[in-house]
Amino acid sequence: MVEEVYNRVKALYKKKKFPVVLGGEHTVSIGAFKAASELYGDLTILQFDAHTDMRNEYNGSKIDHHCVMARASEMAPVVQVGIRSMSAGEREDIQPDRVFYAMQIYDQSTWMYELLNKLSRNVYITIDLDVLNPSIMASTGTPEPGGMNWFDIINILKKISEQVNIVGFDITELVPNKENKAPDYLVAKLIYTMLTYKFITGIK
Ligand SMILES: [Mn+2]
Repeated sequence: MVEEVYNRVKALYKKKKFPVVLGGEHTVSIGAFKAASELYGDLTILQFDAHTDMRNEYNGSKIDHHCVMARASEMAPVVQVGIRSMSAGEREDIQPDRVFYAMQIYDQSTWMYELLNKLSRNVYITIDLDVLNPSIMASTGTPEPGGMNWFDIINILKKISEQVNIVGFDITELVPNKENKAPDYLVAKLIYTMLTYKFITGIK
């Protein structure tokens, strides 16, 4: 699956297209990281997620949603936003000055400028929907209390698009619920808002 995503994203880059990868499991991002990091030397992989996903392996596998950002960090520098849960072991693997905890970004905005200063010229964005507050995003496998609200994430994504070259993004971990359509619409709107920032209002 990782190879397949890698080949598809690479083919899109070859045609000068902009890749948007949708999950499903966060593991779908790994092939896209590989294609983006091969093409763009000066790349940062920017993660929005409740969890660090920094375990080197899980249940004997290195290809797992617990390990997504461990794989990313082998390919490019990583910045992590919205984190509010990790295993004790992962504390050793994170880079504290490149993690913006949910608690630290709650109800203030100065963190945004610190984040922008940590990004390189090219940025690939990976969004695990559990970065959002479960009050607006309940349709995900591992909801965590707290987290970003709609305008929190929209505001920072807009600022990023005005300062760096976004080279692709993915949105993962949607688990649709027939009884509550709002999260599905949120994701659709997040995708087209990000495309608007990329192609209409952001830097060219
Ligand atoms: Mn994740």
